[in-house]
Amino acid sequence: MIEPFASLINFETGLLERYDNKLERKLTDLQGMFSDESAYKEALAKENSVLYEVYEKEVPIESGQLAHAVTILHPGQIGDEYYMTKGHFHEIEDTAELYLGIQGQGGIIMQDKSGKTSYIDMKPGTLVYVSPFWAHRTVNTGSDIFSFLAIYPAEAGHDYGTIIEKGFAKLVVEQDGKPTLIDNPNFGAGGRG
Ligand code: S6P
Ligand code: ZN
Repeated sequence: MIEPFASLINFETGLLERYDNKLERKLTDLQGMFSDESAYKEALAKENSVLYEVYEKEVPIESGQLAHAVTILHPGQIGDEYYMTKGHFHEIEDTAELYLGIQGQGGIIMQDKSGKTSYIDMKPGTLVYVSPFWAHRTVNTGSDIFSFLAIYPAEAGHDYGTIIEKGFAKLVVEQDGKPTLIDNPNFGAGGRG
């Protein structure tokens, strides 16, 4: 049993205050995931930049508990592709998740096991229902931080392996100054994207 508690999302800064754990993902953590390999190498030669940070409250990892975390995705691109999260299925595949946009402009790409995708633009207030069995990855399509809250069953877990192996069927890239979805030429064939 845990006692009721509150944390605080600062809507001015997009940050979660009074978090328990912080996770940082850098360019090297997304090796092989961006489509443009030479743009990736060029960016990495300059700096192993932080792409995103995840701030989470700790709850027991057991059935019935709700985990929740705020992700701060930094603005930037590798080639035409926006900075993004690794993306994952849940290890317990039939667990859903709620995403709430807090700060900035972004989007979420979701994909089921057959490769069918769904893309939803996110801004402050956008509430996305990520269905059970659908992988999910967020992208920052703006020029400032993109921050969102995720709420999910604490036991859901992360399956990154399937995405590392197959990638997402669509890439979110900037074309004519706008976020655009294009087919991932490497989908299913050993990753990238
Ligand atoms: C957890 C939830 C988020 C992500 C976070 C980072 O189920 O979907 O908290 O973990 O946005 O993304 P990723 O794909 O690196 O875990
Ligand atoms: Zn998730």
